[in-house]
Amino acid sequence: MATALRRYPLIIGATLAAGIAAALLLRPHPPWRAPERGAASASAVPAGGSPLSAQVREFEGSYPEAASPTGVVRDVALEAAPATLPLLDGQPLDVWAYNVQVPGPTIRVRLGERLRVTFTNRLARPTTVHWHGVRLPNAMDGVPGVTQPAVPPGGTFVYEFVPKDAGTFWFHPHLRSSEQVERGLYGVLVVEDPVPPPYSRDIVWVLDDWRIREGAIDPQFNTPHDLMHDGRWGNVITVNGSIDERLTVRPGERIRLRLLNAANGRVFAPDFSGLDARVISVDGLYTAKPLDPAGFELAPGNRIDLDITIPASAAGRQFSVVDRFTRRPNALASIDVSQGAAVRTPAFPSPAAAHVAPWRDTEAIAPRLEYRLAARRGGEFGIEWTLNGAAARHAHDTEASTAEGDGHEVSVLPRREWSKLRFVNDSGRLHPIHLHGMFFKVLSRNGRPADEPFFRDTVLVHGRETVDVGVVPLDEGRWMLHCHILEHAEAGMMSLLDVKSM
Ligand SMILES: [Cu+2]
Repeated sequence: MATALRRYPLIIGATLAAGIAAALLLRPHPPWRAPERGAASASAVPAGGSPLSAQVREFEGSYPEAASPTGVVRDVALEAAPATLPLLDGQPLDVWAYNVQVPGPTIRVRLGERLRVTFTNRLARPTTVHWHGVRLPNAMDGVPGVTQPAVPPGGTFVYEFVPKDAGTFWFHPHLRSSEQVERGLYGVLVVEDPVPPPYSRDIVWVLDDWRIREGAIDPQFNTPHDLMHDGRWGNVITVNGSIDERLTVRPGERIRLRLLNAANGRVFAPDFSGLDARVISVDGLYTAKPLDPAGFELAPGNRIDLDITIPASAAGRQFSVVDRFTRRPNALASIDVSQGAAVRTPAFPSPAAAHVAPWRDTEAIAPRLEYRLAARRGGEFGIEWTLNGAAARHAHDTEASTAEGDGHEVSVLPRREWSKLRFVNDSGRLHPIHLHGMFFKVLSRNGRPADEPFFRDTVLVHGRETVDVGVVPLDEGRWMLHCHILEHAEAGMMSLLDVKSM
């Protein structure tokens, strides 16, 4: 396996080039710049929106309080354990895996069905399972020390809930995730519509990158370099665990392609040029209209679903999908069209017709909460990532301490009211900010109104950027707000939101 690195010269070259480019661009702004004194604190900012505000009225019909239960229960056994699997180029790789697969199993339920996952931890470390993007009872959210104790080695935990939204979601550990996710613990949860649109087929592509050294996952996690930059960027990029993922389709097929970015830090900008591809869903929920995927930044945690029609005339053609986030493109996967007669293309209107609250002209409304994103020296890793000057204590992966909830700042969001949240990035690094338990909409970037006809659960905040989002949380509970660059989260960039009826 010592030759593993030599198999990926192009990818490594691209990664190094991107890293150098990023370093050059960002050198004037060291990330450990001292936190701003006198930064607006949550309580000092006047609340925006009243219970009957225009924003709440506009929200009605966007996403529901709950799904109507169908009475069906789906039982799934999920086990996390070390495994050796043919991955990347097909050579054996030591990983941690759900049900001996990387990616883990794709769990499919219909909207309204109850999912009951009996989880067993066969790792030597404590862990939990977080259901990213899923609106569920707070106790099922999988955050150690906040919603549950960690599951110890040999332990079990039953996650049981009725997902409230149809769409593409995923699950992964929420404890020492910078190592546990990186080693291969992630899987996709697909919640199908009550009547799924009649696509020819429904495909999942999980994008990830790996830092491979001498044929193994580099065991150095949370390195100072990764912490000072945009987390751990690997030297091998995979789709569904393979460096050479190929989807073979027939001419005329209309496919639904669900993309997830499961990487610790890498952002992808998938380029489908040459194909008739439209984004129909972001982070689970349908968009208000089909969108051009060009330039969409798929940050860690983000999902997009694409509606792709393979031309009837494309028999024998090959379409490569390329990541263009960094200066040097990375090959992701290819869509190979078989020879032979075309199938009849399923004809149905795009499902991307959701009601998405417009929330225009909200620039003058003060944010209810403002978060300043910064770094400083100190802490366990030598660098701490902070929200309003506070670094959450990271979860230890020893059995003795699983108190991730300790040391978190807690802010309050009134349930069923509209709130503006502002993220001010005082650093030069990327921060994909993820909120548990709710969807939000980007209102503006650097004060300029954004035109995003969709909700998200994760938004990429670029260096020195200010992003305003609007949200009407429906689900009570204590929900995490954190950076989804897992090294940044591990080094403190985590906080909590209490959603309460006021
Ligand atoms: Cu971050």
